Amino acid sequence: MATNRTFTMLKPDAVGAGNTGAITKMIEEAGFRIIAMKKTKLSEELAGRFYEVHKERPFYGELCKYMSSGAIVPMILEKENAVEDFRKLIGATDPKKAAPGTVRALFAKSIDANAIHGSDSDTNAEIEGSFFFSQFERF
Ligand code: FUP
Repeated sequence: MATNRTFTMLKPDAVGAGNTGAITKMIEEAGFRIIAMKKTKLSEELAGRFYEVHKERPFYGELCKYMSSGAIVPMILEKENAVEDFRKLIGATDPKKAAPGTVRALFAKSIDANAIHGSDSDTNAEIEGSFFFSQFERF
């Protein structure tokens, strides 16, 4: 399993606000190479499957509604130490707690509309990347 790849997804608030380009630029300037990328939209059911690990959490229903409310931009990224470095680049889940200069500090609106997703482990990066992309869509 590749340990130098991670998965990200620009969320409906970021895409809807026209921040796709600005955030993608930050990602590339931080040294990540884009291996796969597309613009798409999740149904509530597909969002539910993507976030299945959170299904017992109180915010699960709202999260699935929110994540299917507009376009998203999923990507597979490559860089040494990708998962950890990317989590640093995006900042804490709650934008109020995100370090200055991180993607969420700059672009997130709230803890749920928080601009961007980043995988939390190599295993999840592989699972989440495969949710959106086949091996033939990766470069
Ligand atoms: P993160 O790994 O930073 O994306 O955060 P989590 O895995 O803890 O949460 C996944 C998503 O659930 C968040 F991006 C937004 C949503 N969430 C809420 O809506 N409310 C919360 O209290 C926590 C998370």
